[in-house]
Amino acid sequence: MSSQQISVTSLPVVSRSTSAQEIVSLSDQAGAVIIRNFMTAEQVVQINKELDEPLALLEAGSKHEHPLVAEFHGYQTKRLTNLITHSQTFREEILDDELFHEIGQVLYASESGDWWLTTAQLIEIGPGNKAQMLHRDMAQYHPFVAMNKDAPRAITNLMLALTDFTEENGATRLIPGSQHWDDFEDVGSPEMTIPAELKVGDAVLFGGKVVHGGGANVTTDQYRRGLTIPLQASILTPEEAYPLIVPLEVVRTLSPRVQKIIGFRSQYPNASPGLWQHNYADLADYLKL
Ligand SMILES: O=C(O)CCC(=O)C(=O)O
Ligand SMILES: [Fe+2]
Repeated sequence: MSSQQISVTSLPVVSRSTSAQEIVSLSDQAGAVIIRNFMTAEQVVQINKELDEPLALLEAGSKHEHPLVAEFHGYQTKRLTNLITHSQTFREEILDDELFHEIGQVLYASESGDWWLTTAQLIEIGPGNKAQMLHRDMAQYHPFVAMNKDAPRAITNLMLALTDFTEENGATRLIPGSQHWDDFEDVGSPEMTIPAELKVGDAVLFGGKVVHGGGANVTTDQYRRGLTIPLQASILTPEEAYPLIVPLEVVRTLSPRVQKIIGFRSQYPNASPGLWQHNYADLADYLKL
């Protein structure tokens, strides 16, 4: 059997009442799992309302100096970062969601020990945007690529749909089974991908070893809006430097576990006396949280 043979042609689908253990194990086996109604209809309305204005102020396309990164970001795509500051509903409800934290625990407790947030970002793929280049999210922790399927679990993406995700409007496309390939320099080809079609409010969880990319938006008038909130082992550097970005007065209003995943409390990876500390004590003491 070729290492590239596709083992799954549709993604498993679960509900919020499925255990985190089961959700993670389905995601590991298939590459990704769809969680129906991860957000309530009210949360979707509120988050969209809170993000409409900052999103309107953003131009589509990326200002990144490196052309390949700009292409990766998408010429007709808007990426709004720092959602923690922008949206109260997001920071108080989504980031404090019980299932989200249980999934983080199941993903990281045994191997790395602790986890935090990579980024919290809105990705709106506009009409005419071509398909994003296929990639594995773990590739940004480059030494892991050579370890292929045996690399430690570095990053796991949770994408939440703020509009329906359809094949036409740019639903994320994935290659189920690519997490098990022998050679991670190989990112397969678009024909091997399947779309993660979501209804508004649904989520898709996929591991950092799974080849994927945002789909092409072939509509003339639809904007595919999603949130990406990847969870990563806290032995690795996140994309967004929250402690330098999110105002402390906002952080004081959040629950301890949310403060921790955005870097305002110390991290305790397995076998470590503690990382991200002040004076060998928890950062929360220093910040008086
Ligand atoms: O927008 C999407 O569907 C996927 C985006 C993505 O994979 C990424 O930016 O790493
Ligand atoms: Fe990605």
